Amino acid sequence: HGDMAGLRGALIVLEGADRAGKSTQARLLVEALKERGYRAEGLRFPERTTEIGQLIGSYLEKKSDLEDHTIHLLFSANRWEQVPTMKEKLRSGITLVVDRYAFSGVAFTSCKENFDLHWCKQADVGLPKPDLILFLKVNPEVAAARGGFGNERYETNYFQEKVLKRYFELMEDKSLNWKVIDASEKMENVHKNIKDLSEKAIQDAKDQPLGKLWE
Ligand code: FDM
Ligand code: MG
Repeated sequence: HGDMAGLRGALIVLEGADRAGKSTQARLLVEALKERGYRAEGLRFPERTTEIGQLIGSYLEKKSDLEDHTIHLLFSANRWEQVPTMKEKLRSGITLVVDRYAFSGVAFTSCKENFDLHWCKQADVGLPKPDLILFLKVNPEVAAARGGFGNERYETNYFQEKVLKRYFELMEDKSLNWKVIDASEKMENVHKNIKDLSEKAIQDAKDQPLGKLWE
């Protein structure tokens, strides 16, 4: 599949609330794609291992405080620092499965006081545009049954409910290929759904140029 000369990989993003199963589904998707002969790799944002990522990690673990604009821009910088590698991989035919992207960035920061959606999007304008954005939608009872919140910043019902509303605003942008997945179903069903949509996205993207987000 993807290793044919001149054919690029697809950029596939998973978004959704806490405990929607994003990380699990991202891992299952990469495995399934590889099994089917595609080249695929996973990545996640924030990527906590870089220098910028360590600042973000410490902020999320509440070991440090950062001014709200500053942390927003660090999250964005943490994406930009991966862009050269991402483009290189996509160009060489590798499909990237990304656990959270700019949509998390905008959805979370814009819930803070005195931040609007427009400002929040600017730092991420021009990032590689996802060919497919899978929004994992889980009903609150199912999410609650999967366990409680952790102790990181933002992990409260109050904040997460506001974040969800922002995601739905972002999904109204029809220039992006959003697909809402019912993530309350059992893992295997969710996986099959995601795999089918992803294979289609890979086929559709392979001879299309990579776009730029929000441009
Ligand atoms: N988050 C994530 C942001 O606030 N902005 C961003 O740009 C990104 C990518 O960080 F609460 C938030 C979302 C979540 C936390 O948690 C990261 P996970 O569990 O590592 O995804
Ligand atoms: Mg988390």
